[in-house]
Amino acid sequence: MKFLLNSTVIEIIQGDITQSEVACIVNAANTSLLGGGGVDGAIHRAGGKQILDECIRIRNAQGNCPTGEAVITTGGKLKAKYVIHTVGPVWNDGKNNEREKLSNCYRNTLNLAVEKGIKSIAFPNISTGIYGYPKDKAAEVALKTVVEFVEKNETIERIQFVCFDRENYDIYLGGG
Ligand code: AR6
Repeated sequence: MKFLLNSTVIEIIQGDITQSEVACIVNAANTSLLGGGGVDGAIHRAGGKQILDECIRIRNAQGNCPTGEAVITTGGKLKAKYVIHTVGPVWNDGKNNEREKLSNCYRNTLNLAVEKGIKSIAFPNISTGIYGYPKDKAAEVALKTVVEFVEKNETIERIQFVCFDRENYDIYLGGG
């Protein structure tokens, strides 16, 4: 599904984000930036060692990446030139500012993308796997934050939401 919001094309697709044909894909990382399972593992596997090398360099320079923040590396062997790594919140019954932290992930990632002149970007469904954020609630935060951003900022031409599982895809098609 595809629609136009101001001058930005928003695409909702089901698939594997490592195959996305965009300038930048987003990784649902952890604070160590050193890789893990889920989409993080898939991105590091597909993109190769260069991504991890840059993550290590960033971590050595500035320490762990706090929840809600974002850092950028090369895309290595991926089709995407860049990967932005952001750290989603672990779901804890919603009592730990999870909503704000998840919203920060999307907003900080988009701000960093604009700073780097990135025109197309693909997001996974951050926090909805290992970190246990309820999928419907996470989709609502993701869509709302991205829509608010696009309403104020027209520099990104294309934003994809890449849903790996059917459940997330259906939720996104329903508008979160
Ligand atoms: N393409 C797109 N989405 C994917 C892919 C893929 N190839 N693989 C999984 N997903 P998760 P989190 C979806 O667990 O919940 C890691 O160990 C998946 O179906 O990857 O933010 C990190 O290092 C789900 O909808 O990330 C952290 O420790 C979504 O990606 C921790 O997991 C996010 O699931 C982060 O947990």
